[in-house]
Amino acid sequence: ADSEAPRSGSGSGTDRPAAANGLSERVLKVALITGITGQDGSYLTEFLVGKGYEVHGLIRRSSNFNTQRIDHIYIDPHNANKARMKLHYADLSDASSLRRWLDTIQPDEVYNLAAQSHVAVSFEIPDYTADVVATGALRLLEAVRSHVFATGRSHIRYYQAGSSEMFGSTPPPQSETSPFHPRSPYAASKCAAHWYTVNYREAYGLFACNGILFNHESPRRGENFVTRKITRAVGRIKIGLQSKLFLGNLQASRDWGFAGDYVEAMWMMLQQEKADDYVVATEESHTVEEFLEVAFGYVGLKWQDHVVIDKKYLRPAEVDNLKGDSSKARKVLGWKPKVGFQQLVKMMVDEDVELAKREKVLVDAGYMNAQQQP
Ligand code: NDP
Ligand code: GDR
Repeated sequence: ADSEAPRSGSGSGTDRPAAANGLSERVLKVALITGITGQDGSYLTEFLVGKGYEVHGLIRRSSNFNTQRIDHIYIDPHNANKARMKLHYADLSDASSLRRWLDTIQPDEVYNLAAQSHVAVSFEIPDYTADVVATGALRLLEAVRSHVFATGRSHIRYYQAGSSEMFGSTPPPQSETSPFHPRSPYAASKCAAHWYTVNYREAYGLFACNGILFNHESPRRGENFVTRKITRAVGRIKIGLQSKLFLGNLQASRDWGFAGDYVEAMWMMLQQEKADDYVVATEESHTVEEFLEVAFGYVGLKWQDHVVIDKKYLRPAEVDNLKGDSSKARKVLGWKPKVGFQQLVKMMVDEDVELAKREKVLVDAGYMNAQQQP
């Protein structure tokens, strides 16, 4: 791959297909995704490409390649009529880049998934978190608004990745009518992004939706979120590469679903006649301890033999209990989750045991230190 351009070849925006809006004849719709390199971005891209969309993703500059989750979808852009995913450099902190790519790509749907998405880290870098999560969403909304104003492309639809963290200390079950009580800089920033989205809908008539998604996980989940941290450790302990797992609060309860199911709900929101906000959740909640029980138990281990509590993973303010009421999404969108809790945990453990086996080969061959995690 070209080492100087994002792995798309359309980074300059000069090689768009012949049709006026950058669409080749066969393509149904064009989507623009921020956060395409993240967990949800990768599943959403697969989903939209499967529906015949041309997908454009904005990626940020990194000193390492950050496209691992979408490399399997990548097709060399020199094979232009086969490439259905194109990547461009931009950043939610850079308003001009957002407007430029909107004007160039002329998308039908915009999915704002980019975020500094780690709750605990948001206490360490609150200013940056607010800039990307709150003001970043505002920059994108404003870019969409001014793009629509300049071009008359008023059919454009916008999705904002809202979070159950916005409910914070509001007791379950949480629905669209439950009050927000954020408990972290991340959650407060997501609340701001939520209200910016509502405001642009009301003020400018923009088709803008907030998805209020409860936790969703997968084998592609970032390794410092608790589910993946646990399943990575289970795999490595099972294969003999690690013995301890350091965690914080085991009593927090979360409504955990499968990311692949949740990206479908995002798309469904943008296919409705009217823009609205929806809670997306499994409606089942489990503690971190229950997750440990299922994950370790599945491979015949006892979590109590391996887990050590480290206070550094406790948060200054915690969200104790999240359990969604997604009846509106189920009724209006016709959405429901396909993967249940046990199946999700097993899917993640299975993949991470395989990953640990591959690591073991590298360790045994002297290519990797057992402490090292790629
Ligand atoms: P990830 O952390 O896996 O992905 C975040 C994405 O945002 C990555 O592509 C990251 O790029 C990108 N990003 C970060 N900062 C910037 C920036 N300044 N400019 C442009 N891009 C940036 O998150 P998920 O996929 O899990 O979540 C997607 C969205 O949904 C996020 O907004 C998250 O807050 C929200 N959400 C997630 C839930 C979940 O359970 N997963 C639940 C509810 C909401 P890079 O790869 O370079 O780091
Ligand atoms: P969360 O996910 O904060 O719900 O945000 P995370 O997996 O980080 O924490 C879930 C719960 O587990 C507890 N916990 C630990 N968490 C981490 N990360 N590491 C640990 O070692 C650990 N030990 C215990 C936490 O205290 C917490 O209670 C996720 C993110 O994807 C957000 O972007 C998204 O908005 C929400 O889900 C919905």
